[in-house]
Amino acid sequence: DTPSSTTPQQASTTSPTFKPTVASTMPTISASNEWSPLRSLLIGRASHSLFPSEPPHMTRATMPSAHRSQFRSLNPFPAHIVAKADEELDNFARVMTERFGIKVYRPREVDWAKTNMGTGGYTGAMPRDGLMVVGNTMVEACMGWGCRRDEVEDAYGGFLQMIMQEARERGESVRICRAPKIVGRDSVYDGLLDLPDGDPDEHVDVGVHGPNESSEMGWAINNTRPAFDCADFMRFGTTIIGQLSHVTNRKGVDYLRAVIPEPYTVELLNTTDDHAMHIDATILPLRQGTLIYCPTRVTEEELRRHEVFKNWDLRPLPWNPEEETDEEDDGPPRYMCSKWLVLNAMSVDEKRIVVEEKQERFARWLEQEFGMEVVRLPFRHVNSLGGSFHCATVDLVRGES
Ligand code: DAV
Repeated sequence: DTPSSTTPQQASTTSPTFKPTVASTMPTISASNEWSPLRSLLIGRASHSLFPSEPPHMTRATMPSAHRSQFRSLNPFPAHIVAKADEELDNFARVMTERFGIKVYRPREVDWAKTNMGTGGYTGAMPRDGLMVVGNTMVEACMGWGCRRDEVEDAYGGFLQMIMQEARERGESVRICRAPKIVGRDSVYDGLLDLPDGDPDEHVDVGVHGPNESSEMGWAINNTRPAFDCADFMRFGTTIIGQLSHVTNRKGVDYLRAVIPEPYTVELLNTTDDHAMHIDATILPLRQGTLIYCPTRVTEEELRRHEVFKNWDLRPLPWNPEEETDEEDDGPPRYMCSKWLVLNAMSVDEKRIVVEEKQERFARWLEQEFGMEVVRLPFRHVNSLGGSFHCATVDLVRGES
């Protein structure tokens, strides 16, 4: 439960009594975009991850058809995948700390089979879904999925107390906005549970939720209470760009709008992803003024509708990763994701970005087209559990020292 907060590079080049100044001058949490120099980071943990168990209509709406039968209560991911995922996460944490001097926190180990009153949880490997820093406020998601109801408390509760304590000791004004707790029956699937099975490969229009801004399709949750995953939102200065999805509803967006500090605002991007769940494989800002996007999920015109992207260089990925069959497919199954996960990279700063090491085509494109320095790290087993570098982290502090 303790942070691995040392900065060995600095410590080794100075006297033994030297205490890295980074810890004392750096705020506990402070971030208002996705690309300023990263200084403090939470990185998830894979141990004991289970396939998330949600009603069939949700699994159909959000998960690739090939693996849907795996999504059963208390069904663990294959042990060798989880073990390798933990090695990849540990290695990623080591590189962030040792090569980049970033302060890294890790969540505590949770036995997910024992959570949720014995019905099981999902994972501690995807903290991005549950937590988001907006300025000096940490917001906890009001998660839609029942199996994730206690995830933030179980995995990150101790971490949240610790950063609050750190902030208090330094006299910083920091806020942690915990999600309202539902005790008893959740209404978020009311009216949706009796949907017919349908063709597993076809998108199932599940919606009593009704047409959204982007399409006529319905969502796998209703709008009876706030629901959102933080991974449906990204910071672009004081404008937060988000989307409605199968886990984020309008009340969730309204809730987020209500709890973020001034002058932050939330704008919704009209994305056209039938399986929408999390925006971080749809858009990827590289730096102030440059954004890569998935052209089958969002248009340039729609992006330009948002003032914040007015003078930005907006670049569609010039190939469709779903149409590629390449050597990377030798890896473990992507049980929960599409191949657009290639965009789920994480910026160290405006020049450096962490990309999965098998994504060589993407890495070279970033180097050649944008002059990025690409840090290639293994993460395919984490990918197998449902996300990549962006999903597996929460950036706590970004900005110049
Ligand atoms: O495109 O399959 C990936 C993001 C998961 N957190 C996708 C969504």
